[in-house]
Amino acid sequence: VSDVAELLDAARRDDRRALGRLLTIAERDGDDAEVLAELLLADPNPPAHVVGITGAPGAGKSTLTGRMIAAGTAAGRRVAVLAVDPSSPFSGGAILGDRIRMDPVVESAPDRCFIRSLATRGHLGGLATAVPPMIRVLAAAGYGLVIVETVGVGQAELDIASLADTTIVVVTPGWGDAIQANKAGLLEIADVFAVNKADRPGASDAVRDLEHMLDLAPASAWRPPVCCTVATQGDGVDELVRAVEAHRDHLEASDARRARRAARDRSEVRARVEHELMALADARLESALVDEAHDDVPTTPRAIARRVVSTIVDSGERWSDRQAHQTP
Ligand SMILES: Nc1nc2c(ncn2[C@@H]2O[C@H](COP(=O)(O)OP(=O)(O)O)[C@@H](O)[C@H]2O)c(=O)[nH]1
Ligand SMILES: [Mg+2]
Repeated sequence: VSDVAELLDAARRDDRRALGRLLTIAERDGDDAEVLAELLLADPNPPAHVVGITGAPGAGKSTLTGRMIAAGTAAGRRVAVLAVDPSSPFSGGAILGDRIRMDPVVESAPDRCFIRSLATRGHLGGLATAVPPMIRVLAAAGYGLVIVETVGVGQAELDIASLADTTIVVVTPGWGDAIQANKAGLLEIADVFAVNKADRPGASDAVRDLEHMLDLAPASAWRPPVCCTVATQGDGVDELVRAVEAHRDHLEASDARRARRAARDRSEVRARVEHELMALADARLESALVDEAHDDVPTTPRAIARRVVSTIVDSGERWSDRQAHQTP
């Protein structure tokens, strides 16, 4: 079964191998991915509730994710995880680590959860174009809750957080951790805070710091709740799950969900525009630089860049001329 439609039918019938292959197709973003995207346009399933979980390496995101899978599957839900890890999938270590911590959960509800790791690098159009189609595949396969785990250290990770309906920011007790989270821009993206490793000293200080920062933030319809958790023991996980569900209900009751999804669709298309334009630009960059080197008068970088863009526009090249895939 190499046919995309057959794979999709199989994934809908709960064939995990087929689902894995569809995720690979979506992630690679080749011609098959466009066939898949067209098929998914008619998918009858509602969009998945996407929960982003982010925070510094070692904060306990994977352990908390495992707990949330356990809570979700125990309540009869189907839960999928996309774990975005900055290390290469071939280095093994981090992914192995995630697998180890999640494995008991998978074994406890093997047919109701699905976990997939992906690298932050090596995607043609970046994560911003790779992750949303993967989420749609999971929704089509009946996973109504998709947790996206990212390391909150860079712009790529913040962008991924913007894909989520609900973003959990995980901080740990310790000097200035809440303040660091604030500096890293995590405060603005948080819908729910988890102060994890609350078995360690300083948890109540971290809660107080966060509440204080939230007091100073501009008032809005949703104030992010601050939950204390001990992921390794499962303490506070029920409260965290309730906070996430309360946020989902808040989004549904207000117009915020529609607005978020519109912003999300926009940034997905925008990332694709960027990718398509860069592919065209890269093809012309070398010759533009060679031309410049032959000029007697030196040219500024901006002038060269504009020359490259002009050649793209002037060439009148249409994407349909280049498109390998034609709709059947
Ligand atoms: N003491 C303590 N350790 C924890 C807690 N949660 C996670 N850990 C440990 O912290 C380490 C990193 O956890 P992990 O879930 O991989 O963090 P991630 O990098 O954010 O995904 C592991 O050794 C966990 O067992 C907690 O609540 N308390
Ligand atoms: Mg992790």
